[in-house]
Amino acid sequence: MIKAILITALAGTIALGVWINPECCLLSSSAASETAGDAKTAVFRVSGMTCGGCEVGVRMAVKKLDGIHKVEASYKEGKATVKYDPSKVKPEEIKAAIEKIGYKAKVEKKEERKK
Ligand SMILES: [Cu+2]
Repeated sequence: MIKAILITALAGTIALGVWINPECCLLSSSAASETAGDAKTAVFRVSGMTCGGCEVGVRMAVKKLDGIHKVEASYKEGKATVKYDPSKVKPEEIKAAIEKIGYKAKVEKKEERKK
């Protein structure tokens, strides 16, 4: 009896995994943490995002970098807005991180934000 339950659970997990498409859409979204201080905001044109999971994927990939304050991604607009610490990370590195997971990225604009 226990075996049957385990198999059902396993099949369910596999079905869920296929449905979600793990390559494109990484699970678990977490709100970006915000830190005050010197920060710049860069907007990236990102092409290839097709759903909310892609947004999460882009956010997670960028947040892995050092010096990232906040990441926003929108597949509808095809862009990502990143608030970062320019002394720790460069827009080119953020662009590279997005491209590494399979999307095309281009720096659209950089704006300085100092308090
Ligand atoms: Cu997606």
